[in-house]
Amino acid sequence: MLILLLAVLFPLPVSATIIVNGTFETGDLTGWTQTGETFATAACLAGTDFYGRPCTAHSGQFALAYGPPNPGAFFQVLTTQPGHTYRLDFYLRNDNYGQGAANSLSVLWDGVTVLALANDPDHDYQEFFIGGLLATTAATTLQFDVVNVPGAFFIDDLDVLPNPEPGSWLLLASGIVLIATRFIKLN
Ligand SMILES: [Ca+2]
Repeated sequence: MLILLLAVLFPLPVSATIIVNGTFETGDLTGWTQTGETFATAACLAGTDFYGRPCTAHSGQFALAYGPPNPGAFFQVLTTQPGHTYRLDFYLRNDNYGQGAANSLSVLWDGVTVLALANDPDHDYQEFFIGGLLATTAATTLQFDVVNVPGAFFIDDLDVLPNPEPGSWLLLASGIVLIATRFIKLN
């Protein structure tokens, strides 16, 4: 009851994503730059075949299908505020096309590896969440280094959000104390 009341009266501060086309709903790789191997890398339409396997999206109609047989990468330079922290959220599916896993996927934030997967087995969309990503400059590169010899990764709903300002949390905390006090008095 108290939690519900708090959620209504003091919703968490809403902040906007700083990523472009993280949903791939443009139907292409708008906003992203590719390097290295570009074979078998595309925004795919859910329900169609991607090299003989079904494309599925986590949401909407499109996802990024990424199965370069040699190392490739895609990246985006984000506009960030130095000293602020951000959180990355995305959904990943892997299909090894009925063969043994021979793949790797690394996520780099400003050149530092913050997630590394190797020989990922078959799985449907799973959420990955990485918090506390510090920006040191006004332009931070978010990069995915990928190789997937027999299969393909499917990536969707990439989101980078700034963590709330300390001030927002102070406001929220003071609101909780206020409401808690009233709740206790009412009971
Ligand atoms: Ca999508």
